Amino acid sequence: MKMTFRWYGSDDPVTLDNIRQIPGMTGVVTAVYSVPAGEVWPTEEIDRMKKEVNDKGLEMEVIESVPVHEDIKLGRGDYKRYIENYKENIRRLAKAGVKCICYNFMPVFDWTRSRLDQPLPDGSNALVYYKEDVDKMDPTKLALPGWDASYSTSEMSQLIDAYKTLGEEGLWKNLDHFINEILPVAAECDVNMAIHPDDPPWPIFGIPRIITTEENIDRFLALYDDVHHGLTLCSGSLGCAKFNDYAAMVRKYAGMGRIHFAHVRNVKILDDGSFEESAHYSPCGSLDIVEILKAYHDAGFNGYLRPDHGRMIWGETGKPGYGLYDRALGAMYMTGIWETLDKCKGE
Ligand code: DNO
Repeated sequence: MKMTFRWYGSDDPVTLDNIRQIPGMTGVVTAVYSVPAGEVWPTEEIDRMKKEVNDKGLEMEVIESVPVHEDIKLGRGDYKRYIENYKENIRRLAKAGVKCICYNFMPVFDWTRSRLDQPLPDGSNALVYYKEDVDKMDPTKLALPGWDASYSTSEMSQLIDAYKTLGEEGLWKNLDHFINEILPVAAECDVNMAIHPDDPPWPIFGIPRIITTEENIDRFLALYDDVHHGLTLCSGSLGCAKFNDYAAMVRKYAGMGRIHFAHVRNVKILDDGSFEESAHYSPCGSLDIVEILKAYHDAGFNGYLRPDHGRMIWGETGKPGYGLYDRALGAMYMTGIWETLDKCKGE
């Protein structure tokens, strides 16, 4: 296992110096943020970023994410050109030493929450998903970090309608096409493609979501028979639904060698199926982080792992979910668990 940390580039208030001082950290997970979805990333920018990271003694082997343009997901408009651009990005990143690319196939919205700074009893704050509040939200007027903010209200409502018409099977068909186009390139470049599950793993605002359950992940993996076709398994995304036995999923897919990137965070599931993001430490949430890491360890997992969203603690302000302190605590907690598992196994 290689412990990594998400870094949003030179503008991130969390610096590479901060990250390198977290014990056990091997590298950062980052992306070129200045290029719109669908376009090719300039080689100079990839190389500049790699040098900046490497100069601090860290690796840049994981990209999160190379975004998939909505036209690809909808199979319309300029999708053929965007797929060619996607392949070119894989080639360019491979040349820069990137080994794993995370992406998602969530229509329009990436991860969705009802509030980004819900105060918790201990004085920290965290991202939460309260079902009642989400049901009242108008998706055409929403903006969350990580979402493409370039749509006007009317463009957004047209986009949502297009997905409603496409439906789940239409989305599967377009995913199948995308995978069969890009995977031969990824395999040739020896880059692992790692899809991120839908967060949360159920349809929102009447739009289909498909990377949600074990059954659907099996269907996804069957789209292309090559080890480079794999997963970013995310405990907070799949694990916030009681219908997913998350540790069992880790055991199964890590055992198959198909998890290339592990996102680990904890969530507290509430009675009505809503959830609050919590500290990583198992007793703080509903997931057993030791059991999850043991599942990875037992499978001989040698991919990348990163602490996922943290709370905002100690008065820190910054990008919701991506402050320094709570994620660093999470990283240290998991590095400690991993060391213990190694030693118990006599490694
Ligand atoms: C949330 C992240 C996601 C993830 C994308 C991957 O914090 O895990 O935004 O980066 O879904 O494409």
